[in-house]
Amino acid sequence: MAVISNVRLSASKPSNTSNLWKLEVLYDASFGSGEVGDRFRGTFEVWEDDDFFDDQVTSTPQGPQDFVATATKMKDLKLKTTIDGDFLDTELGAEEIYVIARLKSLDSLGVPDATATSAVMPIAP
Ligand SMILES: [Ca+2]
Ligand SMILES: [Ca+2]
Repeated sequence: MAVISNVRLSASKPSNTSNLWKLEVLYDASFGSGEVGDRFRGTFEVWEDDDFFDDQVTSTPQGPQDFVATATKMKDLKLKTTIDGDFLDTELGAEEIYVIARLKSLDSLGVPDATATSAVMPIAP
């Protein structure tokens, strides 16, 4: 079964004239030898960290990226999306954003998705 590790989030606001934020996610994945040659879809969810209940910022899977597993270990797989800062701005003051990366097998039905969580990143949208 596929396993995700080392999820890294970076966020930037490329323009001063709009409040659009660019989120990039890098992750590593490992696959069973029987999964090499299978197709997978990487996506991620954006969350905001809170003391009690974290807020899920995105309702649809972000940055879908389909690929074929070419080795049992693949490094620095990349996902990206653009998101309006108004959605990221969930509370007074700065936000604490993290992502959950998800890997779905497109060839094996019924296999649970692999997921892994990034560190929390403070941003001020
Ligand atoms: Ca928070
Ligand atoms: Ca805020």
